[in-house]
Amino acid sequence: MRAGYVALVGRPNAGKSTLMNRLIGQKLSIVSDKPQTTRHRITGVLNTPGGQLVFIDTPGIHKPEYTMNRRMVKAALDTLREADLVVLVVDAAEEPGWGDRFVMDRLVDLHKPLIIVLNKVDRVKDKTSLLPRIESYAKGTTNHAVIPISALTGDQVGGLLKEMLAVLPEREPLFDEEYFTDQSERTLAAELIREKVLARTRDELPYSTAVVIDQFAEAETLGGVTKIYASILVDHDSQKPIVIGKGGEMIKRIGTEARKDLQEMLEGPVYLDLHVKVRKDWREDERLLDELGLPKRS
Ligand SMILES: Nc1nc2c(ncn2[C@@H]2O[C@H](COP(=O)(O)OP(=O)(O)OP(=O)(O)O)[C@@H](O)[C@H]2O)c(=O)[nH]1
Ligand SMILES: [Mg+2]
Repeated sequence: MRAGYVALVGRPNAGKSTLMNRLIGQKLSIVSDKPQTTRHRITGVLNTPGGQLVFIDTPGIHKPEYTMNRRMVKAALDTLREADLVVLVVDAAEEPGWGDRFVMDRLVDLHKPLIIVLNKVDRVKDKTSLLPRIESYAKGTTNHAVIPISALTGDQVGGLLKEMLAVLPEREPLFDEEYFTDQSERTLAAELIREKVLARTRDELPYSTAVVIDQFAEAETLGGVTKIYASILVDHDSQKPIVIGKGGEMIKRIGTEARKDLQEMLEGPVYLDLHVKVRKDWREDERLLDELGLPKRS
């Protein structure tokens, strides 16, 4: 039996969260077409006949502008030290960039095994074009595999799983079989709501919104209703009417979509109450960032 921590790292939007969800067979980490979707580390456990893989999904590595972003990048880089195996997820259509090189250089010093995943191969029509890409990622580093996959379609994800397991140390499982994630239902709920906000907004809004759960009252009886009161925080006065929409249309749509997912997650009816609040400069607010689960700067 093998067991260990597998960190999924890489540039924003590479498909880390899509891959994590695909690997554990459940939606645990939210996904969007906007970069910087994941903001804190998320652990998901997969038990297989060959052993236990503890995946850590991380925020994309980018040049940080706000305190929030500095904490996001720290969350990602902290996992490198913890991991038994690092999986660098890259977009198969892109050349290695600053973030990729940074991770690879760090790993040389840390002496950790590395697998480079070339993701989104479903988008690459001419598969021979992957060869030079594989070579450019393999260049300069030794002792690692480059594996092309599609996290979206699942193509080659089974093969990747086998490779990952083979690298992990031989030992007993790290967690009980029932343990699945370190995320509370409260946090998962906030994230699901944020996912719907991300899907509906554009420009600066996806980056300047956060979701805070004000009250989460679990249903006490079987078939009872879980009541969730949440605030969507925005950075500027001008953003509030955008999230609310004409005649409340936008917030209503966000609420309907989030409630559907929340009911699925909680396996029962949900009452969801959403409010939009202006909280200027929340991305610099250390206490709020603590609350959102982003690691402190050391
Ligand atoms: N075509 C295609 N799209 C993919 C694939 N994997 C992910 N995507 C899309 O890429 C976008 C980003 O995916 P995420 O999983 O949120 O990426 P991420 O690396 O977690 O991004 P951050 O959390 O922002 O760092 C989404 O629109 C996904 O649907 C893939 O294999 N093929
Ligand atoms: Mg993500």
